Amino acid sequence: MNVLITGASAGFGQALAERLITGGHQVIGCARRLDKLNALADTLGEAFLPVVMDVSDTASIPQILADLPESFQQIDVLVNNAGLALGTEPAHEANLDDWMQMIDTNVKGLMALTHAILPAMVARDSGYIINVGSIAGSWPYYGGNVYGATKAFVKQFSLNLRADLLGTQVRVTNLEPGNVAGTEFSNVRYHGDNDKAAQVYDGFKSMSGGDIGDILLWLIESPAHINVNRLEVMPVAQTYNGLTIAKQGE
Ligand code: NDP
Ligand code: 8X3
Repeated sequence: MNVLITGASAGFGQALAERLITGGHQVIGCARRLDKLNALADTLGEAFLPVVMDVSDTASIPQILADLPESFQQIDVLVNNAGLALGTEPAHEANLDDWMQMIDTNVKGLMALTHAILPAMVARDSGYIINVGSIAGSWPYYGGNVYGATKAFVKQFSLNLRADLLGTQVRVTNLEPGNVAGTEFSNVRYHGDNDKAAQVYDGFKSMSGGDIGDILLWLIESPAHINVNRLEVMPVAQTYNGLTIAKQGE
């Protein structure tokens, strides 16, 4: 299978690319950092095609796809994984540019890739779109404001795609992970403050990017007649916290 992964230069995307290549698939690995993609290509070989793509530059996407080599033209699986959280401040202290970048990447980028690739899947009556959402798309938390809202979009967009794809064999899944250590997610969220990022994962056993790579591979290799609509996964140590009350005087 040919699998296009956005955000293949790190984290979940890289972990999935490694597993897919081992499993005999071809990967179109997209991200902004070519040095990271080239380093992966050196290890993974010719079945991994590095492609520079900034998903937030939505106008550039059709031409990048048109320029793919012949053997990578048919995209059997699209993994919309590129995304980021920026900041953990409450809304009244947040940076507007951070909010805009999250929407441009997590929402508009994901939409643009889907818009460019889905028609060919429908025409072939075969294909699979996996969107990487988050628990933040379902469960509000302090400082989650726009990040959580982008992932709520991803969830509802995924479900609405399922509705539109009635009668076709094209599958759609929204994967909704909770806390995952060892990727660049928190380093990006804390704008490069790596000590603060490390504290997020202190003192408990989180999931790893490899765990998520395993789950994504399982989804991709699952039988074509089964559609996993939503899949929420968390470390055992993480759970629901209940609603919060600010008592007078506290
Ligand atoms: P990482 O920061 O490790 O990886 C993010 C990837 O996205 C990188 O490859 C980065 O590549 C790419 N990316 C970011 N912006 C763009 C862009 N504009 N265009 C193209 N690629 C881009 O994060 P994770 O692997 O942890 O996260 C992957 C996805 O999973 C994200 O959507 C995130 O929101 C979601 N998620 C993460 C969780 C976690 O706890 N880690 C939990 C739940 C969901 P480059 O910088 O080279 O462009
Ligand atoms: C990432 C998970 O809990 O940091 O999407 O929002 S969380």
